[in-house]
Amino acid sequence: MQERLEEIRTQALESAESASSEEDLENIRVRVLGRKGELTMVLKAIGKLSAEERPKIGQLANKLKKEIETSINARKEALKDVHVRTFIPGLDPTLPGRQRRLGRLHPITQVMDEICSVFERMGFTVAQGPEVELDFYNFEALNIPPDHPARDMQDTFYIDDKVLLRTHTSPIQIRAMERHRPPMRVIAPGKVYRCDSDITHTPMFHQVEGLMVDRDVSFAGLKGVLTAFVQQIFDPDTLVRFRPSFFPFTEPSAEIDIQCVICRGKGCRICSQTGWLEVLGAGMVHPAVFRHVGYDTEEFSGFAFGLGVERIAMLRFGIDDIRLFYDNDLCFLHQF
Ligand code: 2NM
Repeated sequence: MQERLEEIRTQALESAESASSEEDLENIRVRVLGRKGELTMVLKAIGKLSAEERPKIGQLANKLKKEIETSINARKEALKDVHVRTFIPGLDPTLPGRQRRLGRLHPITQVMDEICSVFERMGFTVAQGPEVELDFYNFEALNIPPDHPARDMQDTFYIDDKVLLRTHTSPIQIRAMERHRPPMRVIAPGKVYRCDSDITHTPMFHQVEGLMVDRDVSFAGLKGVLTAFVQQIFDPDTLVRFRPSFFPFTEPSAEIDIQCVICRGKGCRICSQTGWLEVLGAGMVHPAVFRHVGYDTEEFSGFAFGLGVERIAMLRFGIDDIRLFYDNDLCFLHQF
């Protein structure tokens, strides 16, 4: 009988200690202490024992019953502790985690990269230069005389009377011509600054300008390059129109329109009912510009062009307010 009690003890305590739920513990309690449980059966059989054995076994069995009950209750408390640690009030571990959103290139950077690749495929090389420029490179070398309206204090951010924030990327091309002899094909992408701010103007915006200089570079070549460019950036069948214009640094000069990308030429709010959108300025480089960089105007000719990246991006994405690009609103920026 004593051996049987020892057997029940070992088994019951071991299984109680390793139980992983309240349900497990209840099953152990029923198996050992229930109405037909292992220990209960021993207690019931005590009456059949001899008078001297009865009190000894009875004592042992009652002590064991208490021991097993204590062990089951202790394990029950321990499991409750685990519960409290997993389920912190106010924390729902079944909720989905916070998504980490991927960063991406700014839409203006995307469009500028795309514009540059189109010209790179036509043999142009990217050039760079300082955003803080000398008056000489920004105006003087470009044949913009001291009294020209483009020099007005209202348009240019001056640092002192000789230093300013570049108002276009043309000074990059003047610097490139100072350093290299023709033939040359360069594009100059970058930030430019003008004292101007409304729904179509920001004080900082982006330009891509291009320059090609060689023997026999013609206006027909300019038309070919810009038509190929427009038809790669917009639809391949987009119509292109060259209108006479004026820039101090080119002669002749032209402004280039494309058929409206919104109404396809029918006339709408975006194209002010004209059916056309201005997207580029261009022309044959003025001899005065070549003289400033020491190029022989008898031997060489060149064409140059320039465009505003924000304007191209607005037409490509159908955006009507340029300031959206610079509000840093992630809901807006994540669309591109
Ligand atoms: C334009 C329009 C026409 C231009 C000229 C030059 C340089 F440096 F070669 F003289 N660079 N870019 C140019 C010509 C820019 O932008 C509307």
